[in-house]
Amino acid sequence: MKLTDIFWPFRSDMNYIERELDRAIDTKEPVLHKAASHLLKAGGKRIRPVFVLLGGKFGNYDIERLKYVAVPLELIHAASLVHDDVIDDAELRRGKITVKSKWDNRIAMYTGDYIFARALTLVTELPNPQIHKILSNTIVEVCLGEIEQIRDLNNWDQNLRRYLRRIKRKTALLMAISCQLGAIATDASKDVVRRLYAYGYNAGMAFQITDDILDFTGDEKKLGKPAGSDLKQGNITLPALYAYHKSQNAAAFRVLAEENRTDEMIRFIREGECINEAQKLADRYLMRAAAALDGLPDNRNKETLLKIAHFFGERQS
Ligand code: 2DE
Ligand code: MG
Ligand code: MG
Ligand code: MG
Repeated sequence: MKLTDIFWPFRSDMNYIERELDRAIDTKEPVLHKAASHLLKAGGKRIRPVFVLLGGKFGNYDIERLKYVAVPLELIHAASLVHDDVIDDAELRRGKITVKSKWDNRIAMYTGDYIFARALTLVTELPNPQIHKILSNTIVEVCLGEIEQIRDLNNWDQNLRRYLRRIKRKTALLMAISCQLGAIATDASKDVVRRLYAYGYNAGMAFQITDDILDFTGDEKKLGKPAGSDLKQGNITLPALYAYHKSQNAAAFRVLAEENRTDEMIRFIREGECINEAQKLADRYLMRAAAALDGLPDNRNKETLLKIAHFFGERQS
């Protein structure tokens, strides 16, 4: 199943969101306009806006309100990636040259700031301080996660809990609040809001674990960036943690880690049981995502949320 098939019932509202994204970053300043649309035009799955719309389906669905959450969430995600590519010194994103490579770091930093500010312009159109607070608290968490990731670079002593907290901050929270804010913006009940948050959180955790697996197993063509880049950057993700602490040949792996033999570590992880074990944890989160939906009315939208969770576990890029 492809994501576009899953999104099919939303195509007309998603086309609208797409146009609003364009409009949001429109500016007469030529470099800023080109740089800001560069990443947005490179594709991307638009998962966060879809989560917002789906969340809104469990309240009083109103695209005119939901767009003030859906567009900002995609913009914040995009802004964070433009900055992330500066920090990670990345050449490729979504199969395309990054803003920082096409222009330079200065342009990329301002472009990220600009996209971020545009997101704030839109979300503050909604006179709902609860929404503003949830959004800003989440961005604080994302920043904390990134700082912590720097602290944990090349730290093989970290435990699973630390890894999970990092991916929660990096990925799961933004997905959780996408679902949650869609529901809040359309005045859904507290119970619905809570369930949708739990769904988004668990699906997001599975999404990032899969991402970390794909970084080892995927090929450059599909990923749009070189494989094994996490480990090369010193970012120790779940498959690597497993190899070091739990795998049958952990002792051999530790030698590779001590001597910094990255290519061999990547081969070890790809060929051993590490990927399967990581996959098992992703599956556990997917089951929790599905369970969170249990108390919601059975309808097409719930079906769609389940399909998306399923897609998260199966995706190849
Ligand atoms: C992607 O992680 C990281 C995303 C969050 C970056 C957050 C920043 C602070 P990866 P990939 C920079 C917040 C900034 C804002 C809101 C403007 O593991 O593999 O590097 O996709 O992911 O590069
Ligand atoms: Mg990064
Ligand atoms: Mg990165
Ligand atoms: Mg990654």
